Amino acid sequence: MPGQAIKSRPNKSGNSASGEQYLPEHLAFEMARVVEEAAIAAARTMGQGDRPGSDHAAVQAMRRAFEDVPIAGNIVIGEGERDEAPMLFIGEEVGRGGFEVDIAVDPVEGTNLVANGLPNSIAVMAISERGGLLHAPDSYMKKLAVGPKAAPYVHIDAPVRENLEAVANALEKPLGDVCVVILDRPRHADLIKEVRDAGARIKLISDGDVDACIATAIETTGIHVAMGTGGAPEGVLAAAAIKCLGGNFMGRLEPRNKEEADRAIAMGFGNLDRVLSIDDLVKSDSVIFCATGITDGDLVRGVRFFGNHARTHSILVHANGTVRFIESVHRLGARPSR
Ligand code: VTB
Repeated sequence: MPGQAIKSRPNKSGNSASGEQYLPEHLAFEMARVVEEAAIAAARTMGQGDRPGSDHAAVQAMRRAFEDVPIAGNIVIGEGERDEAPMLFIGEEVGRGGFEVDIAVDPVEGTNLVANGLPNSIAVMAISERGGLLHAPDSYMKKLAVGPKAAPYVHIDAPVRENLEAVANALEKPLGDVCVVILDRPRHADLIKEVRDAGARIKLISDGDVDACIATAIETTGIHVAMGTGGAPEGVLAAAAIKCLGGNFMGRLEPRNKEEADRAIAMGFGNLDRVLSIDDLVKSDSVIFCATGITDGDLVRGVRFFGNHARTHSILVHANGTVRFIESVHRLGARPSR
């Protein structure tokens, strides 16, 4: 029923799952440098219509930037399996040694967006203590994301109208003011109709649901709900940010074929129909999330080049509840990765 908590809030205890303190805050800045480098490299390829080229540029820049970072990082979500990705593959060790962390990366979330110069592409990464991030299979995931106020009142299995009414109540808005982001895909025809019938507003996006999901948890974006099916690994990235921001994210794997289903089962997903809560996706409370805009977006602005410099805009979210928006100016050529 709208207005009643049907899902408990994410665990907001001060310590990590293992009882350790949060990852130190300065690591957030180290991670920011890595996504900034990826964003600058990808932004240089904007509009070239070359998706692999944009991805490759960002991957190379990110891989090089990792070499200076004081972590012993293990990629758990990356560019693919070892035999299909030369860099940032799952299981790759990155960093120059130090804090033992698991890493989820997407050097370009929204390669189509960069290739076409469209909004909302980001270079993105989450880190946690070891074992803190779900090893999501490369499959689809049904997703539901909302910000902190609506967090306790929605459920992925509730009817669409009920969830939207609950969000409207929690935000003290008329339902007609609630804005839902949905990937513009034929598979979402029924969902789009249900949202329209409920009377909420819709923002259809061509790509980039990580940005959209996180935007639900940042009040100034004007985005209140993200719904629909996108990539499962990207679901973990979005969940990491939303957990730190106090919102809610729920998912359910939706394998596209038997091969994907078998692979998910082989990875230990016994019951594929299981609802994945934000704490299933991000087990640890010791998480850092950061993203840099490649093209302008709802969360952050894209890279701007001027003279011999690039200006980047990033969001850094630390599990201790600090959110930073950082604008940086980088002299091009000052680092080997540029
Ligand atoms: C894309 C992309 C999303 O999921 O839509 C992809 O834009 C999967 O959907 O940001 P399609 O196969 O229909 O393109 C994401 O990568 C992430 O969830």
